[in-house]
Amino acid sequence: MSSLISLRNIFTRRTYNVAKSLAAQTHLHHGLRHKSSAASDAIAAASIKVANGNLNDLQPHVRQYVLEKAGLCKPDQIYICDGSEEENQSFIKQLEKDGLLKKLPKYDNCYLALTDPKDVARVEHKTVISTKNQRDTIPIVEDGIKGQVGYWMSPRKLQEELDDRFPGCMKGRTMYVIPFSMGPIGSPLGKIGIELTDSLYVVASMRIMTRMGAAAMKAIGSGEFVKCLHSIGQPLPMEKKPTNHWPCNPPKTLITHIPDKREIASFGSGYGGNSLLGKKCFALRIASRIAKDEGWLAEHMLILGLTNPQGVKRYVAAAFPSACGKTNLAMINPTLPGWKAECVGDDIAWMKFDEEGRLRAINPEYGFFGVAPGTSHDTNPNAMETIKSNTVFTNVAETGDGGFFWEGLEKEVDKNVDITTWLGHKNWHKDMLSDAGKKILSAHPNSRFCAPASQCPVMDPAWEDPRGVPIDAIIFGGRRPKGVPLVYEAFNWQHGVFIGASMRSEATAAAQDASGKAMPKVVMHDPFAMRPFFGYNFGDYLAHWLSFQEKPGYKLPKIFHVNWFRKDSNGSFMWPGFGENTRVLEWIFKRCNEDNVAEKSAIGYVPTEGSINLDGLKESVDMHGLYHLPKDFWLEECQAIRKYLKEQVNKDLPEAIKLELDALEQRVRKM
Ligand code: O2Y
Ligand code: MN
Repeated sequence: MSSLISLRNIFTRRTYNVAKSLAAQTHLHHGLRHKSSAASDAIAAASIKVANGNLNDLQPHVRQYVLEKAGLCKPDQIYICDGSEEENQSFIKQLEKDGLLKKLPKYDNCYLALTDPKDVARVEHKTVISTKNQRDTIPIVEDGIKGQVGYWMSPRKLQEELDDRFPGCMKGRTMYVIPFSMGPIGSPLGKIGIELTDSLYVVASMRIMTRMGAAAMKAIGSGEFVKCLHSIGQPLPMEKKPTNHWPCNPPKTLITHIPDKREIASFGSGYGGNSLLGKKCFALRIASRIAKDEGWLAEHMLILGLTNPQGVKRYVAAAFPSACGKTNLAMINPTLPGWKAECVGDDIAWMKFDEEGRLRAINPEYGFFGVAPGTSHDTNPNAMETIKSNTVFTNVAETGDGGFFWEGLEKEVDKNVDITTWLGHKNWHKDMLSDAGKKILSAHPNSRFCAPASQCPVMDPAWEDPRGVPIDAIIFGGRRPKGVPLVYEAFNWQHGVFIGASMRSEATAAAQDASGKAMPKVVMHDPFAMRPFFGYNFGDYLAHWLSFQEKPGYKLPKIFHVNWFRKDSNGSFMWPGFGENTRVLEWIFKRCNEDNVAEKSAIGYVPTEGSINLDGLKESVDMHGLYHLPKDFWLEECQAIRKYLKEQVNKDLPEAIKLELDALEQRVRKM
């Protein structure tokens, strides 16, 4: 290997020259392929500079993947990340120099990133899964129906789209090689991935969100890893200066998954779920498919440990659609005396039945990528503590004293402090309107904090236990202003799977219209809170969940549904929520102990009179109102669920789910 030293570069550069051995290796199987042969890509990559690390030290199948993609994307150099603090600091310095990160001096090692306003969220309609047969990805719907549970792309079309994007897409840039572990390294429930990216922001964020670096690389050995390729899609030189120093390519953004090959390729966006490929792409879409193949579950769920005043501990996993306060619940501060809640994870759970038949869960992530607006010392003091240091904020507002700001922090900043919005409006105040008369927000509604989980003051002592934590209850929830009680319990596993399939939640299509008026809210279906994240046909997913009830010796957790968001006739919330939700968790806990605190209703078991502990509640609560089950509402609910399942799952709907719906409707009719 020859060595080149460049004064322009802070790193030692090497040139990798293994053309012969590569040509010999490239007959091995490939996933995403470019028009030219893998061998020629690899040979083209063979003279590439290596800024850090040594390609010779990589396992042959890892080296082959890196070189094949380098040959395709044609970066100026490759940098193999070791994950060290020293390396991270050099990346942060570089990001500051490039104008991509700005230090927030009010805190320790915190930074602000502002994106191109065209690149601010996951883009569902540009996120596809490619399998040979369409039906392996999505149920086939009738003519005139728009499928809502995933987007399929044929392998041929996918190849065309990739060929249109990836060749030469990293010219002039560095391709970073990020080895990362989802789950504690060495955990039997964990998996390894390698993300190749030309975004240093992604590298810095992946270091927070995953266990990234040399140990993850070593853990691959000769084993499998999930292949993750990411490019911002702006080779150098760029035709136009990037907005906010945030290069991206929104018109060409495409996030693709090939579950058969355990492969992801994402192009054009540098933001969140589109670019931190360990999160939604790997840990949910690809992992849900791996989970189906291997007999476990990859779910969009928080994991929470609860200890009662007697010291008995139980863990629950809970799925909520967005805007239901999932991160707040994951970090809840119980208001009930003597109760303790501890956080294992706030977004994703990988769960597998162990040899004793207990369902055990890990949080595959290492950090939180939480929504900033609405987070405050009132709503989530533990999150506020977590983000005081070593955190990257994206698209939040900045205060004149070098701090962060967003909607919800009004009480927490000095009234006289200057606020600059994420879009650069100076001297912001809450009634500020744009020229078009539109309300100007300080932070983007999807602005985020990216913070290490280890900094959360209520992390569970077992959050990194490689065996996972035992799950006693699974909770589904939604934002339901009408008709749905505070809590109910499924009659059995099959009924619980039906409840997951029927999940609905109130959501806004957009935060406001052009005139600044709030948009009307609609109740949307979001089965298992997985609608955007299914890695395979939703009907098959239901069958997979149902299959666990057939497994001898499996101790199935109880399944519940909660709703903190019921409103009275004046439009006021009927339940105080936040820390008071522990009262509902206490009831769930008692049910896990088989306590006799439930009675049968048409929709499931509901709490018996007085069994939800209301001691010490500051305001009175209308429990009868919270439990009222209006017959008309539930008949309409059955109709809506029937229509949705018929249209969206069609022939792939398991008979057991249809039977559960029929049974619910019959029970409701008898109410
Ligand atoms: O918009 C994004 O890219 C972030 S999406 C996200 C991030 C953290 C946790 N959950 C989600 C989600 O969409 O469920
Ligand atoms: Mn999520």
